[in-house]
Amino acid sequence: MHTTLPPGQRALDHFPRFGATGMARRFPREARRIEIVVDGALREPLALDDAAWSRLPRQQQRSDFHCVTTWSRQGLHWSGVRFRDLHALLAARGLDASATLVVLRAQDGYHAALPLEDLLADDVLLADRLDGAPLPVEHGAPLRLVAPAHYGYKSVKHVKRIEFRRDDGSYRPFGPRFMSHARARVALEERGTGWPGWLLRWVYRPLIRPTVAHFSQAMAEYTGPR
Ligand SMILES: Nc1nc2c(c(=O)[nH]1)N[C@H]1C(S)=C(S)[C@@H](COP(=O)(O)O)O[C@H]1N2
Ligand SMILES: [Mo]
Repeated sequence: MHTTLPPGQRALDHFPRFGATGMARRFPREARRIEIVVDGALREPLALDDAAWSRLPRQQQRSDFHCVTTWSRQGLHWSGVRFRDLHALLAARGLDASATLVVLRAQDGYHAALPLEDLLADDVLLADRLDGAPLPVEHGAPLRLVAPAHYGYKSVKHVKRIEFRRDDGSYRPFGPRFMSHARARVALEERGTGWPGWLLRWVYRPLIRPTVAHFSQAMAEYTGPR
């Protein structure tokens, strides 16, 4: 399958476990059961477990995954629930329309935010399956975001909490400021803040190999739940 890659990206022939600095040896406490809380601009928080999850409409898609460090993996087959379909359920439960920012928090302490509008796109999924099998720990079990139009750092793995909030400037992104962008659109090369995307390519590229090695070594030593 051939798809053209966005600016500055290069295809890998495998899908590595990857992540933010410091996350390699952090793993989800619960990798099998879905236990997420949706809160913020709701009359009351909504707890989603496996039973509630299984009642939501399912969707599958094939999409490419683009890490900000310039590696891409093409043609991944995901399945799960469209963020948009979860949102429809929340709207029916009185979600406040002033909450235009969504923060996704993970079991390993990682977090990322996107404007709600970006999450309502057709191809944004909360995925629980990858390439025909349950999502493995490597790639975000039990549930991860998949937002193909945005750099991988928005696609939070091991999601535990989805928080709807007003975009009032109080959210502090994970990690150094130059490394994050409010939208991080791949097509526009919004890799970070303050530096042009094409320049950050050269900063990031040398980090790919050692990071992949570090994350895969940590996974090889992992003995926890799968
Ligand atoms: N919970 C969590 N989610 C995360 C990260 C992380 O460190 N922890 N790293 C992000 C980054 S930078 C990338 S590129 C992708 C990597 O996903 P993969 O491990 O499935 O390749 O996960 C994203 N989501
Ligand atoms: Mo990334």
